[in-house]
Amino acid sequence: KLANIGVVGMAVMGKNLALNIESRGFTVGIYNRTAAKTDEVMKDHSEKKLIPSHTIEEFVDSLEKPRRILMMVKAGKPTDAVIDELLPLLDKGDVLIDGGNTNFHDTMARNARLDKSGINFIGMGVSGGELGALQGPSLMPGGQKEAYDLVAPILEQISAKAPQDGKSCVAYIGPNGAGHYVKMIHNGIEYGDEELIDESYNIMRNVAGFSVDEMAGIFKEWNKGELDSYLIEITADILTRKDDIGDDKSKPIVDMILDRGNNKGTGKWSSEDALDIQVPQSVITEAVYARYISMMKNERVEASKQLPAPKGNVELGEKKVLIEKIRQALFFSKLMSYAQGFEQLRIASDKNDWNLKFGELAQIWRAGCIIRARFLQNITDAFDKKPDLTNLLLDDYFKDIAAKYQESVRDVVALAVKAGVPVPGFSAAITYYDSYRAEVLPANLLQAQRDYFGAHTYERTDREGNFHYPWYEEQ
Ligand code: NBP
Repeated sequence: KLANIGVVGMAVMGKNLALNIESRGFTVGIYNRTAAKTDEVMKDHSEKKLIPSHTIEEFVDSLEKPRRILMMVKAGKPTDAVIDELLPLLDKGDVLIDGGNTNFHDTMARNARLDKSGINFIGMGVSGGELGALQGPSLMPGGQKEAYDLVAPILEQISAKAPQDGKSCVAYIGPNGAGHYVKMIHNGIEYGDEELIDESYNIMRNVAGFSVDEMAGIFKEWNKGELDSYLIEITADILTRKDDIGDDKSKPIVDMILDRGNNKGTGKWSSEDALDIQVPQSVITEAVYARYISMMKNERVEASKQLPAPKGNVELGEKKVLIEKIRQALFFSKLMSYAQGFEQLRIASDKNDWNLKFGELAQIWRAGCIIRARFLQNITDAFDKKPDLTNLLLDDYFKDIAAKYQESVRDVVALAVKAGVPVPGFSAAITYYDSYRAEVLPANLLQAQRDYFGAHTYERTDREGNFHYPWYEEQ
């Protein structure tokens, strides 16, 4: 019997996806460059419908036609190496899927390269980590629609199901690099969500002086309302956990973890692209910077001895009121981050002719992925009402929240700034709100400066055309 689909790469993601696919009744061919890994999978799962191969030729021969192959290898050169090995062995109409965390520029280049071969290529974002891969990830496949149709029956079965309506968290995203692009924005949004939660924690901890136990309770409570999401849920859980290996096992584990925030670069990619296509994406970008400055631990320790904190005390007010203000600031800032992320998706979609369905994207993020959250439904609803919505902030639900919560963000940002505790995400969010709703910005003066030193010309408020002012003539 031939396998229904093959998986290349038996590290944690490939192995778990292969097991997930097998558990839905499919036979799966498996292959890994280092054969020992394939053997190990077979040793642990000998009873499963897996067909192992030790050579790539054997692997290709083990698959039914048209062949469907999912690559789960390290992004970059390894992906090209696997494509190079597979290409001579594949036939027209076969479908090759790259499920790695690939930069969408690479996916577009591979699509162009494979275009003439007749082999279909799908760049697919996979979110949910190793557990998601095993139990149900959120999948973002982009490529030829006909190719998607060939793999859709499998992808629909292995993906997560939304708790609201049981719908599969997978959809055809669009042609070419659209799938990996959407995954990139998903990851950027994930950076933003994490940063905003971390800032809320920092204010509660280092401005208001709450205990870790108290904060665990607050996040747990928040998770029952509009902030209901995976990241709030795990934050509440993290704050209840005690040290497992240190000398004092009664200490919260967060207090033992070094404050150096690492990254694998996908947040940076979405910020880079925002700069490339000229979309303000300040909340996510501040989240990237926040990780970078956190990495400068030694410098910060030294600077903390030399640069003074603000003098004087801050007025915290009533505790219950403060907690609610921080909650509102967090939700408001999250909305700004998503408004920016979806604006970026819209502009990229227009630029590349991807025809992205924005409501559907929010829909497939409702389960399986790291940013899964109750409020994604509000995004879907907003685009259902108005598919050509330019910015989420102009939807009634978002407009209403922004109007109701803006004062809280201003209060919380002011409090943090006064106390000397950094809030780059919150500040970026309220600044974006104020810039976006500003009828007039000081770019008139900017244009005058540019015209003054570089004769770059300016436009006028009262007539059409480009003008240059005689700055160097006496008046
Ligand atoms: P890794 O990203 O650690 O990649 C290891 C796999 O790549 C192994 O199977 C390895 O084979 C193979 N490989 C390498 Br490295 N170079 C190769 C080459 N030149 N030719 C053939 N195979 C090569 O594995 P992972 O953490 O399972 O992730 C797989 C993909 O999924 C990555 O792109 C990752 O970014 C993405 N992803 C990961 C997560 C997550 O939560 N971890 C989530 C979503 C997506 P070997 O055994 O012979 O060295």
